[in-house]
This record gives sequence, structure tokens and C-alpha cells, in this order.
Amino acid sequence: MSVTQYLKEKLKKGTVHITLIDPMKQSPDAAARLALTAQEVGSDLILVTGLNGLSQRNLLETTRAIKEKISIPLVYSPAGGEALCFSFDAFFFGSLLNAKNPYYFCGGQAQAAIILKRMEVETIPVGYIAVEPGMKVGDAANVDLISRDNYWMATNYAVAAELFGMGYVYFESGVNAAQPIPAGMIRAVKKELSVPLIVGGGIRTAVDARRVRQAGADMVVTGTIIENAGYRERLRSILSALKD
Ligand code: 1GP
Repeated sequence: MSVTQYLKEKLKKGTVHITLIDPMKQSPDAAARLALTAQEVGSDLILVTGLNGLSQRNLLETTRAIKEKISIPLVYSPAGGEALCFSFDAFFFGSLLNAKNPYYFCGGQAQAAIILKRMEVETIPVGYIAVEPGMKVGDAANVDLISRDNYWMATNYAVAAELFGMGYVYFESGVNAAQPIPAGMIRAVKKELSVPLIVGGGIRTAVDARRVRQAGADMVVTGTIIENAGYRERLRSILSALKD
């Protein structure tokens, strides 16, 4: 089954949870242990991503280690063509729609496009939209960040992504942001959007997760919470807020 089909089936049953793993933050074996824990507590998909400086070797070793441990889909969201690996089940082929740096809008993806097409891998078109504070992604991509109270702009970008034909719209407040995307913004976007809405950044607790879900997120991404001690329990409580 393709990852697109898998997600479609999962979405029919409720909110999807994605665990984000950055290969630069731990050893390949540690990444594999985190991925396995995520799977054990009910996460639906592992998303590997890394901003700048991800080496080919690190990506290959991390991917191999994770792949040996898990059976849920393993997806890669490449920032560009510098590091690629074809052991993934699919690729999030994403454009950061409010990036002022064209590399993150399309330049990086253009570097990888022809290779991905020739390798006949599954690509899933995703429109990324960065909201304040944006964190590292906001800095690297020189993003025209959407202010946390500008629901109108957020909705316009989301609908633009849909009209571009992107199958998913991903609202990102940045890795380790102090707060998730505001619930009011999620609600406003959700009212107009007809494709699944992914929300990530700053979701640390079950309360955050429930709020984001109740506001209308179809898919919820967490990353940082698995980097600290006690992550299994934290992840478990987030999963129960998403899946109850
Ligand atoms: C997913 O970038 C985020 O969109 C991950 O954010 O690390 O804050 O969970 P956290």
C-alpha cells in the first residue's frame, strides 16, 4: 500500500500522529530506538528531516537503523538534494510557501526532483506554511512569517496551497517553539481547507495535542519531546489525547 493510501485510511479513523526525527540530533541507533518507541505507543508514521548540514552518511545510517526496527511508514522530507536515500517509503515533497529564500520555496526541491522521478519513489506534495516564531526554519529560509493573530493570511496561504494542487497543508511554528499554532488559526484555516491539515511545532503536552486536534488538525507532528528523558510517557499521553 502506498503511504498516501495508508494516510487516507488512517485519516478516516481519526487524527494521525507523526514523529519527527532529525538524524543530526542523535546516533543512528538512538534514532532507531526513538522510532521504535514511537511506534509502540501508537505513532502512525516516522518523518525524517534535517535542515542544513545533514550528511549523506548520517542519513543513510540513520535510515538503515530505523528501517530495521519499525513497520510503520518511514518518510523523508528533504530540504534539498544534498542528502538523499531511497530506503524511505515516501517523500514529503514540500515547498515552504512563505519562504523569501527561493531555495526553500522550490530551489532545493528542484535539485532533488529529477532523481526522485527517475527512481520512481512516492512523492507526497506538501505546502508548508511557517507561523511565528518559526524558530530555525524561519531563520534559515528567511521566511515572511505569518503573525500568530493573522488568521486571514494563514487561511489565504492554506487555500493557495490547495489550489496549487498540494495534497496536504502543513502549519509549522518551528522546532521547539514555545507554543503550538493558535487554536483559533487552526479553526479558521480548517473552515476553508478541503485537504488534510498538518500541524506541528511546540506541542509538548496532552493538553496541547488535544487543543490542536479539537481545533481541527488532521495530523499532528511532534519532534522535540522525544529528545528528553521520560519521552515514552510523554509521547504516550500525547497519543492518548489524539486517539481517544
Ligand atoms: C514539527 O517542527 C515540528 O512541525 C517539530 O516541532 O520539535 O517542537 O515538536 P517540535
